Amino acid sequence: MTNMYEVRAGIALLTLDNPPVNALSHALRRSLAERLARCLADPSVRGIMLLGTGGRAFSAGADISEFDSPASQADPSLSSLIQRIKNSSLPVLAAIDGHALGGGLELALGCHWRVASGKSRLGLPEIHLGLIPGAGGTQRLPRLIGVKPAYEMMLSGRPVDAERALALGLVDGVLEGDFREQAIHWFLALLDSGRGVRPSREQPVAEDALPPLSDRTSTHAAQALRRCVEASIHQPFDVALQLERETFATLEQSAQSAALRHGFFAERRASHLLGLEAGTRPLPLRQIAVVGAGTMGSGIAMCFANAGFAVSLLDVNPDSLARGLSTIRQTYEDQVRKGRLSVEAAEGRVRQIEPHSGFEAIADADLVIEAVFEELAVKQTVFETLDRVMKPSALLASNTSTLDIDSIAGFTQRPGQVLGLHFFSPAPVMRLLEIVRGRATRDDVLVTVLDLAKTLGKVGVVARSGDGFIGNRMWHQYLRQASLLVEEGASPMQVDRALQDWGFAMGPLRVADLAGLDVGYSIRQRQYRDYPHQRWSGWLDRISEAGRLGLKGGQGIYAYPEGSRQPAEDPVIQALIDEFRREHGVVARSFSDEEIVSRCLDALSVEGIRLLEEGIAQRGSDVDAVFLNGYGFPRAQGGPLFQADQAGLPALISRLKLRAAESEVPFWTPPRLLCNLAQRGDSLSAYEGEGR
Ligand code: T1G
Repeated sequence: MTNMYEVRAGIALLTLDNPPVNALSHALRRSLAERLARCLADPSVRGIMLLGTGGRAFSAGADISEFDSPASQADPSLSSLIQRIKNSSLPVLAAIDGHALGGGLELALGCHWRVASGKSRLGLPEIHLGLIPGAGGTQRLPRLIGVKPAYEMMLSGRPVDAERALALGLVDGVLEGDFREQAIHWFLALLDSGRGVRPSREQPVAEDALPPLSDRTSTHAAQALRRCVEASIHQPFDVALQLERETFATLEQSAQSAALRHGFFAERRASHLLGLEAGTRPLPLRQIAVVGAGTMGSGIAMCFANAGFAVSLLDVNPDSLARGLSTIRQTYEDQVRKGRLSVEAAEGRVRQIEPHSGFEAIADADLVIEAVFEELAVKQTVFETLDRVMKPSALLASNTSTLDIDSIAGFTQRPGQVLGLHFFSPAPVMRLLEIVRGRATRDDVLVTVLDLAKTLGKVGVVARSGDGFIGNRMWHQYLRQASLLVEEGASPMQVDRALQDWGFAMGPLRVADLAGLDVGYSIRQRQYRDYPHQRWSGWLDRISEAGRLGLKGGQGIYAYPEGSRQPAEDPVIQALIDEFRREHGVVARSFSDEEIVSRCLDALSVEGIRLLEEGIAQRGSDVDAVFLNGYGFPRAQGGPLFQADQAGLPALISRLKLRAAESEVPFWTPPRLLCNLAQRGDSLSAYEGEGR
């Protein structure tokens, strides 16, 4: 943190210098307050300019990592700092070059003037953290740009770019070129024209009826935001400001905000490799190739095109290649039709994907991702060919979701450059990317693809190779418990609804229908052999053996009348389940939704803990990042291990012991790691393994 204080032509330059994004930590707030006071006492100063360092952000807002500590309100609080700026006898300019988000934008709103560079993005994203703007944003923004645009910005949490900010009146100018110099000149011209301090508007804003909240958006924070924005219309400024402050404090203490903040950091912490040697640098990745133009291969190629890469898409089968390209074109055309993409952007992305049918054409790629048929023999042929054809420095990745990366690496002479890049379908949409390290995978290769994940807008999570890596391994235990609950008396719809009402995007049995019952069936046959002590319920197999494929076949666990995608309970399946129970002497019993949810969540937690014990997952928050971004786990619950922490580890141990007494000892036996953490009063979601 520098306490830089520089005066240029009467303009005091106060930098926000807290890398990487100038979060408004207590130290930075204190430094700004001290330098502000110095400016006001310096007769040579006629104007004060705040600007961020590092060229990435003006400020990304309050320091979220301070929230659970006294530092977040330690004097000067952000609100009091903003008050001092607003009351300054000298004009203050916020020179925004990069992100101005949350408290960073509120700081700028407290300034008398604002200018931005063309690359800047300004927003109040607090809603994504289960919060509302807590430093005057709900009162100042409506007064500056109007109630409706302000309310929409805060409710969506979406930032606006510099041009939109100018049009809204959020900034007074957009400057190009050497931003810092341009800002100084802009400010000097303003002062020379006789303008100076600009009183912020504190009169109630024009009456505007706010749009109603939809069910989907009506979270605690959204309702609180609405109350505060309505107060900006009907209440005096100071009364409404006090309401905002009290409302923010309540939300900050809420479990929902704690979970959302945990998810925020979990996704970013995952990008750091434990045990990494200092100084390990990422490798250059310029040319990308994808082998296999099926659903996954085409989707992966689109991920790269969307991120601005040129990408070769190779398929030795001309029909598959043609189908893949047609799918890609169709997908972009759909986005244009929905207004999500311009025609030019769509055409540009299609051009970035270069079709090929021979391996020689991709020999110079820096990274190649294989997405061919999920059979080890097929992978062997492909990786032996890649190893022979690709330049020596090329990285070879497999998109496999079930096969062992060490076996695949063994097909090559470069095991240190072989890894898994497990994309989730549909690849351009799902944020999760499991990065599977083989025993030989080099650290610099992992650092390279962790950076790549961020460039692709994905959440990269490192897993060691093992059956199902992190997500699918946990998912199988979750689905297994769902299958047993149905055998014991619950209906498929009750299991799904209980979990959806709890917050999952979709229940596990509906997901099984969506993924294709044949896919699950073949995985289970292998699991019966590999894990004979883990009992699945056989009614699921019977549905597949009856030839039902799930949604793609029009019927599965559920019926899908007239091609609808909405599942309907099917009496045929209920009869099949009843028959299965009769054959196995099962007397169906009723289940409460709470019991269903508790058992399925405990299955996720106990398997997640085992992944930590085995070193398959690096840290507890990585497990949460996987389930938040690849399996529809509700963000407001923070992830399987975070929610287990909130419910209490001793209570989890007691439940597991009860379950082990009633059914399968090995699966439900409380893992040693869980007992140790509970004994120490530590948490699962903060646990970190040894790394290497
Ligand atoms: N506080 C603390 N750390 C932060 C941070 C923040 N606000 N924002 C980012 N980081 C860390 C992040 O954890 C990562 O750490 C590094 O910076 C780079 O982040 C009163 C109360 C700005 C768009 O919600 O949206 O203000 O991994 O990987 O992809 O009303 O960061 O390097 O150790 O995301 O270039 C409101 C949150 C706060 C903005 C940059 N502000 N940040 O994206 O980098 S609440 C936000 C972001 C508030 C006031 C309220 C993004 C970004 P590490 P990154 P990026």
